[in-house]
Amino acid sequence: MPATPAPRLPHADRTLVMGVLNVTPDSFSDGGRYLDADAAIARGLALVEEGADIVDVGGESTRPGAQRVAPREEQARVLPVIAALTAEGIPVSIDTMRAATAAAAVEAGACLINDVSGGLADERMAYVAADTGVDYVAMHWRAHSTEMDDRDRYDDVVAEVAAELAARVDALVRAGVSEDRIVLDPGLGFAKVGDSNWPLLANLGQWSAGRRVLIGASRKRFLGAAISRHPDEEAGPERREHATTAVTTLSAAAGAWAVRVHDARSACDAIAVVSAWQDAAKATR
Ligand code: PMM
Repeated sequence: MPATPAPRLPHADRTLVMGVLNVTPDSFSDGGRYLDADAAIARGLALVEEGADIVDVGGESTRPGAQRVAPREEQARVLPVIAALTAEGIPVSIDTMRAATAAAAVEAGACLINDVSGGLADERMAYVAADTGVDYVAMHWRAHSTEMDDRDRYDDVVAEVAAELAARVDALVRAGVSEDRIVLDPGLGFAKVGDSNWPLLANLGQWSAGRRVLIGASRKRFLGAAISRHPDEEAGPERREHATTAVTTLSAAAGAWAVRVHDARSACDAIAVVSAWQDAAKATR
């Protein structure tokens, strides 16, 4: 364990902001920018300066079609960054599907495991989540990046995601994870190409079963499709920022526990507006 106690997840009576920090060459929005540890650490500090409550550090891209990286490479990318940020008192989550990487990241100070596969990619993950005792994000997932777009097949996306997440929760609890440590995430863009994403946002209460919810919509393709003004034009990742802020606003108003975003400042501003609005509504009731 680190010499000083690892930072803990903050508690707040508003939606938390999780800043994205991909220490990868190939992530869809920030790939290649923070592959160098010093650049990544500086970006993590900047995210907190902009208002992020948690920095989510990942060393393997999950963009559609991405190839896996070796565990040793993944850990070499993330561990120095996690150690440096947690030494500054910053709550850090580890974005990984690998149990060994999650365990090493918690050892380095991470206080949350963010597993985009909800435990499906590595059967040892549930035991690491149980043993470390940190909070755990179980995201809805069906297949690795090379196959996931083909798995966008649903009769009723809300009911199927609800059932598949409930099965992940059962498996985690059977492995010894406390129920109150589990956060659910609908996995926007993962086995959901376009229209499958919107019903999950619009019906958050139906699949979350009263648990904490994390929403990761930031700059994703389905937002580009929604805002494009011509059928043959797709707005690129940077052009999707206002759409991301709209989703953050609506997620905060719907009571999401946290949003995972590339631009922390926009998200903080949106959440502050929602809080002010809701406080006034309470005061005048
Ligand atoms: N999306 C990405 C990566 N990790 N984690 C969670 N919990 N939820 C998400 O929607 C999610 C994630 C996609 O890649 P990016 O890091 O480039 O945004």
